[in-house]
Amino acid sequence: MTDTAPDLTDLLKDAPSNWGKWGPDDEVGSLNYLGAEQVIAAAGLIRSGKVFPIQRLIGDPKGDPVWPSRKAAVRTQLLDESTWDSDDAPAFPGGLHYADDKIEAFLQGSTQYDALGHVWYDGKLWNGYDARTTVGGMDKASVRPIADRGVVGRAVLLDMARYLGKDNLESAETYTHEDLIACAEKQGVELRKRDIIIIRTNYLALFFTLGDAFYEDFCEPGLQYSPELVQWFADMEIPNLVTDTIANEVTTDPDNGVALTLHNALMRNLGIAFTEIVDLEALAADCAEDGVYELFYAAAPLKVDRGSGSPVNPIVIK
Ligand code: UVW
Repeated sequence: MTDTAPDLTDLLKDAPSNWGKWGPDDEVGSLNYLGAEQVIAAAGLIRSGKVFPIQRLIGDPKGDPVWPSRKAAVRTQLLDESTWDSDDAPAFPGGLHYADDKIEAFLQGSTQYDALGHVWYDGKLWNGYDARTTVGGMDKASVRPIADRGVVGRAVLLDMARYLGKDNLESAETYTHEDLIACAEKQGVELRKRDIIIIRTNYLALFFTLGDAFYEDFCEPGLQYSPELVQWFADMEIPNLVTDTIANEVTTDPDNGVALTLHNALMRNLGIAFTEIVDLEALAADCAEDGVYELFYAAAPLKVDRGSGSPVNPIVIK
């Protein structure tokens, strides 16, 4: 953030808000737009039976891309066949041996849902909850209500990289809702109200080719804030924004220097769920081949009490 960056309170003072729309106790926001009607309609999109789990591998031998202040998950083997080389190994009637392991991981260190209360400004989270409710754990708008309800609906893949004729978008490259609409038109798919939007940039390919240089002047490509973009998301009643980048939007706005404006304008204010770090490569290749970009989408993050996010392996079916 630059010294001259405007305060989010000022920047978003006239921005649309869904606070109170689903009652004073709501913790899932725009996911309320996905009711039985949307689930049944989405199920009608399943035609070929092709299944795409879009989680990125945890513990990838080539590394796990994470937000700069986080670290990749560490998996530790606790029990394996070598355990029984020792005389004091656990003995089970019948001679059972087994493997056991654990991971130490940031809850937002892999493909994940952000809790709606994950970000805030001006002392207030989604739906107006006091930011002090985050102290020691999320008492309000944690990831758990999202996990308890699940997310199912019609999704549209917008392959921005292919649309722009690139292997991957570059650092700090931005695009707008008008670009999303143009991409959908080029792909021949209709964007409808209450669609889950999935955006492919293939930016994380650079994590695997650049090594440590990937984090120098870290600024991911992505959607850039404008009042018109936020209004479009509000009018379209978008429940969930899914991308293959670490944080779903351009990290720092190139015009005003504000960090993660859309986390606040879309998640905190409109209650739009954010799903980050998905792997869209197999899905996008298939869509490019068959021209089908409207998809059945189902996901539920892990149920973590008071969590500010949690891992997920969303399933897309054609
Ligand atoms: C931050 O908002 C800092 O991270 P995430 O990418 O998990 O949303």
